[in-house]
Amino acid sequence: MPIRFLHLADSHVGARHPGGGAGSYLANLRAALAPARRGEVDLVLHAGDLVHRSRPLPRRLAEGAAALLEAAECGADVVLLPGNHERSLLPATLLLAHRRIHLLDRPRRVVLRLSGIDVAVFGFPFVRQDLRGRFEGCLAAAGWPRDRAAVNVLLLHQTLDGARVGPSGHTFRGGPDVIPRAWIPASFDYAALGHIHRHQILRHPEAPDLPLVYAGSTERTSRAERFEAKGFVTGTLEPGSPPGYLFTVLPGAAYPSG
Ligand SMILES: [Mn+2]
Repeated sequence: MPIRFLHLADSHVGARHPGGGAGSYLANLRAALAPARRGEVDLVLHAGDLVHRSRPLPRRLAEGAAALLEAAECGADVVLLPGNHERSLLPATLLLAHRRIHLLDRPRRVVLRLSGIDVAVFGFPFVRQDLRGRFEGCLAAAGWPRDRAAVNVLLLHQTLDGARVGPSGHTFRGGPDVIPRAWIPASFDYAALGHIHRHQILRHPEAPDLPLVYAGSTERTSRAERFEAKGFVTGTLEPGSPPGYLFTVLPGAAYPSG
């Protein structure tokens, strides 16, 4: 049996909807995690910006953490990392202290045995400055490539070149904070990405079977996202075959809301 994973990102619990009203940030986070609550998922990958503010209201942090805790209670291992909205560290909360919740609060990797397969999730918290200069060192500090497992996932909250945003499709190219796709080691099996709020799948120039996937935010956070479908990704991972993955659109994330 392959590993069944669920990849989501940028849930921004506690944000205000750009169209007015409270939006459905928590509702969509919970909707995205419904397959995990049903026991259909072995591994949840949250690619950053769980909550909107770096110092969230305790209630917002508790709501976001509780949604992940429920997934863990239902049997999924949950790996998450802090995004830029969390100033690269998530405030400590007891709700994240669960044996199946794993926070990449520094460059590290989490190794899990799921469905009889050893999987390693490598990642590091959002790097604000000079990502190009630090990328290789962060990967090495996380244990890459020494600590590879049978299946390897890269979890990041960063911008890759070729990523597109906004209604006009602005495309990121160069810049000190944009990683060239070719720099992602080709022997990863799946890159679970956050930070870019538009869902998209980028191709690796040398590794056609390595999808570089932005799950996209689970609710619109700015006017620039008003035409974008929001949702989450589910898929399968197993040694020796390319991952399967499917984007599911979440209902109830209309623009404007409220
Ligand atoms: Mn975000």
